[in-house]
Amino acid sequence: MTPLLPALQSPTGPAASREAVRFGDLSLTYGRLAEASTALAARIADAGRVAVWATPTPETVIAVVAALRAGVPAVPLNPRTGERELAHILADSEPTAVLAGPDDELPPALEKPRRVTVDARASERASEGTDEGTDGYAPGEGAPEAPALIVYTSGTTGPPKGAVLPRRAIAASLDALEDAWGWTGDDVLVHALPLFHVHGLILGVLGPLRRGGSVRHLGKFSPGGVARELGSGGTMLFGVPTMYHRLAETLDAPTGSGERDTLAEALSGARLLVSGSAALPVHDHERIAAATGRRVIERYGMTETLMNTGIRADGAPRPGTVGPPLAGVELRLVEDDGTVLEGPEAIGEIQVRGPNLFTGYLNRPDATAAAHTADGWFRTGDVGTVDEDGYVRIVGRMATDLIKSGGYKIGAGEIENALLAHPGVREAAVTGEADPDLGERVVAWVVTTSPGSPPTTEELANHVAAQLAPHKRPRTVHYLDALPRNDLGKIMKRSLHVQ
Ligand code: MCA
Ligand code: AMP
Repeated sequence: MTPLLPALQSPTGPAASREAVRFGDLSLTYGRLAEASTALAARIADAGRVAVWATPTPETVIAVVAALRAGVPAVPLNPRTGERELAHILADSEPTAVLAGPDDELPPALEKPRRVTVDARASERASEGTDEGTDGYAPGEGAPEAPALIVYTSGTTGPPKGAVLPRRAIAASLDALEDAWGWTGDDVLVHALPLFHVHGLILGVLGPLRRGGSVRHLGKFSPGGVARELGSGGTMLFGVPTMYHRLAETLDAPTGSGERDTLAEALSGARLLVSGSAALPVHDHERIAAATGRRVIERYGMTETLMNTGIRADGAPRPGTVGPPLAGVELRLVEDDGTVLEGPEAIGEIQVRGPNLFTGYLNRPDATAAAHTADGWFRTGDVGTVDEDGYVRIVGRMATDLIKSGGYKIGAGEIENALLAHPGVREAAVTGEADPDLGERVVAWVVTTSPGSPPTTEELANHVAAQLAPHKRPRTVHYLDALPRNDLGKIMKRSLHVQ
């Protein structure tokens, strides 16, 4: 198998001076990224597994690239992960080292693994001749099936599971996107996605690096930042629907207002605007098309499967659909009883098979087996249809206990457990409610232990943010005298709505 990141093997000449990544005023060329990642790979080559404190910085890129080049599996961590979730991820993945930037303050839970400091500015100095040297170390990537990344993802119940992604899946998925989008080394990708999930890290960083192209990360999403980078050389934009919704809101300002016009012009000039991680409402598609003359295209993926389908750059953009299966991906619709469905009228669970799939959940053979059929198809849990020309439309989700908020997948069960650990909460149920900005918003329904002075919404939100992660915090809390239950005592979530 060719290396995952061929452009970083030993870049020389013009290839070495081409920009690989840029975060604000700090940019790394292929030459510098190759050097810095080789030096770091030498330091971690004997680590069994490493955690990466995945801030949106060049340090994260160096760390992940070094781990990939050394053949050491990396676990990207959300730097905002709360205590309970972080403890679970560390106990489950057992990293021997944590790679972090020089100024990162790590929580006490990360005191045990060896800290390896990654300094992008030091690598700048290294390229000027002060490198400590790598003593002839030449990184050797692992085998195609060897774990490359372990990405934690939520399920309906219990704590997040680590999806083990082999090198083969990353290469296959990125190459299928190259085919669908004509993605080349000339492309300059712009995005502001977090670097601890598949979208931002694999598509948004490893995608450009595999092609020998470049990525400019905004650090934090803003319509102004998107306009600036697309207006000065960016060719592609990746984002979640919440980001495109915020762009559409900016574009709704009257023509002639500076920010609106600059953004409209920048978006019009881009080669490709891509949305994923959740459904982009047709209303937002239309607002962007009306203001820019450009169609956003959607692709459909999952942490476990990487990318499954996508509208092709040379295909018909069709709002509300996620395009046909990508090269190498088999996709079918299946009835509850396992019957495979055919034809444009069929609605069923989307199941996929192909080289893009993960190898399983870390330490969870039970969950891995449950997620697959006997003949190796992965059950996505998404419900869809397939048009006559092969375009897939996602119409829903089998589990009501999975919430997609801002493009993040959140399990109702993990939030309920965190809420129940609060002394003011006797019973809790969590649901997702439609939200124009976030797609869905987390809503908690609580029976309190102290009706006279119940914990406030803010207190419960802070509690969940501190235990799990800020994006999992409930945005609304309803206080009830009792939760609606059926005869078996099971909470009837469908009865939970505001009177
Ligand atoms: C607010 N904040 C808090 C609290 N309240 N922090 C701690 N405790 C609290 N109680 C902070 C937040 O941390 C954040 O800080 C700020 O307040 C606002 O947070 P929030 O409202 O949650 O979010 P937002 O800033 O409005 O973010 C919207 C977003 C974000 C930028 C769209 O949701 C996002 O980045 N989504 C991307 C998700 C993603 O990449 N999913 C891919 C997985 P501060 O302002 O400092 O930041 S899916 C995937 O990978 C598959 C394969 C696929 O198909 O793509
Ligand atoms: P995650 O587990 O966070 O990787 O999220 C994967 C899920 O995101 C999928 O199972 C889908 O439900 C959803 N998803 C991803 N892309 C799209 C899309 N373009 N349209 C609708 N849903 C999507």
